[in-house]
Amino acid sequence: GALLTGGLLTAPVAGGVEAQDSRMHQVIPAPAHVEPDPAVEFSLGEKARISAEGEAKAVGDQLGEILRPSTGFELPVVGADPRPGDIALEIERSDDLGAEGYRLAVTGENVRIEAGTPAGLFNGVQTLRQLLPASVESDQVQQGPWTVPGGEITDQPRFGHRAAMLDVARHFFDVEQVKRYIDQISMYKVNRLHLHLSDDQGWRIQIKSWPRLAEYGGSTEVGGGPGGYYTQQDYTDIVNYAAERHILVVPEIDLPGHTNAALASYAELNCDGVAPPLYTGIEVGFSSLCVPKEITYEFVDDVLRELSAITPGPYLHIGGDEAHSTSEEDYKTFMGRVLPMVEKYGKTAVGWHEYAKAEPKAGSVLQYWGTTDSDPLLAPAVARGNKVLLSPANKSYLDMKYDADTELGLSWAGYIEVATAYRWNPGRYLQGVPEEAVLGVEAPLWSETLENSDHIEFMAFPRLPAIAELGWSPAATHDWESFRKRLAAQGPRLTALGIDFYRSPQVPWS
Ligand code: TNX
Repeated sequence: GALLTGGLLTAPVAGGVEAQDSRMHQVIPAPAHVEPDPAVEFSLGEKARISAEGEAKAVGDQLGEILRPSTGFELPVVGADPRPGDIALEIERSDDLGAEGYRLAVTGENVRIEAGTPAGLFNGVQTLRQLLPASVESDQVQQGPWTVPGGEITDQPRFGHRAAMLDVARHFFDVEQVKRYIDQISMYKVNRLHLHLSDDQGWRIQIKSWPRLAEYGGSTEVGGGPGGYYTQQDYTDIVNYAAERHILVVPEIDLPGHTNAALASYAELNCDGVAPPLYTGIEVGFSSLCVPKEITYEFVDDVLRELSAITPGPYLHIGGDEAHSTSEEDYKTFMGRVLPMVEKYGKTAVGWHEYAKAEPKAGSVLQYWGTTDSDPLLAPAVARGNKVLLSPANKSYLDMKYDADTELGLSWAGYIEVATAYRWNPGRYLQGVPEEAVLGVEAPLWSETLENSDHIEFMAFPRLPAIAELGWSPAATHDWESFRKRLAAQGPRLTALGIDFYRSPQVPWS
């Protein structure tokens, strides 16, 4: 159709431009298959019920909590046997929708979501939210009608690992702030939350065998504010809250660099036995654990043991980035001793991609954070069986400024406008890394310049939905023109949720 004139482009063509623009297509991430039935529409009425039993019940309760404040309807969650007018959630084991897929069918009578797992139903519910009017996200009663476009969506993710990272070390974010971000990322089917729990400026997780790490090492942050830390109970609270939203927490303790907060807390961890002062600036690469000292490994073992015990997910992220104050030989010696500890505690290692130098075993995950499409460490690592998690800094770093006028954020990896965040294909981005070796994508949010939820949200929205779509949607659906329009439709939703997003000039916000 690109060769036709403008007037002809708007003509209705079966399966063409217009079909792709249907109301049922206004979803991020783009579903794998959408079959609109424009003749049909469902309308949620005040007598409606949510039918969900057994394993579907918890998702039904969550759907009710989303819909009740704005509709003002009672929406009781009842057992099976939906009546006309009801929303039905069903676990359907026989269907091949995978661990996270779902089918959503909308007729004039009912909305039905079926999936093989509660995670799949949860994903279907996120799609349903976006098919309802934006005002459904309000916490005050709104005027309907609460219509849902007719048709059928069958959907499952391209990649199993779709992550967001929050740096709680440079600035501390409390449990409520983390939960707020979890709610937001879960709307876009993100299923991993990577928490950057330690860095030069702060140690944010209680370690009972080394209490000064959190109590002293967590007592400040960039700029000299009061900092803070999570007790193990707080951390468990976050892990459980995330799990209810089908998000797995991936905790990171950054080693052997980025450790000033630990070195400041325990003098004996330093090669010279002298504790440095706490640090509140934003330089990187100046700290290192003492590789020749035995106590270093007792320390790391204790930390990884305690953290593993409170982490139900399979991953432990051990950092490994920017170890500019550790010699290459020491780095390999250090990782050579730490990697078996991760294994001993039953976890799969994740590290920033330069830890490939230490040749972690097959199945271990390299998180790529470079700014080009190649790195000589990658192909040999893939050949050894490592998996790659893509978070290229010049595409997916949510802490990079949008443009020269953005007040928050950094710019070392360049400016990242929405189109830049969206226009790349994780399955064929890195040289020497075929799609089979790609575990998924991540959008990291470093917090040197971010102090509160407003700051988080301004940087994450709308780029987080862009990265989420690259992780979920089939490559065949990638299309900037379609994405920017669908993103525009998210504007009123984000506003109804109290999210003060960046109004990119690239997006036709209404
Ligand atoms: C690089 S990316 C870092 C972080 C900084 C970030 C700021 C990476 C693995 N390390 O220490 O916070 O840049 O954008």
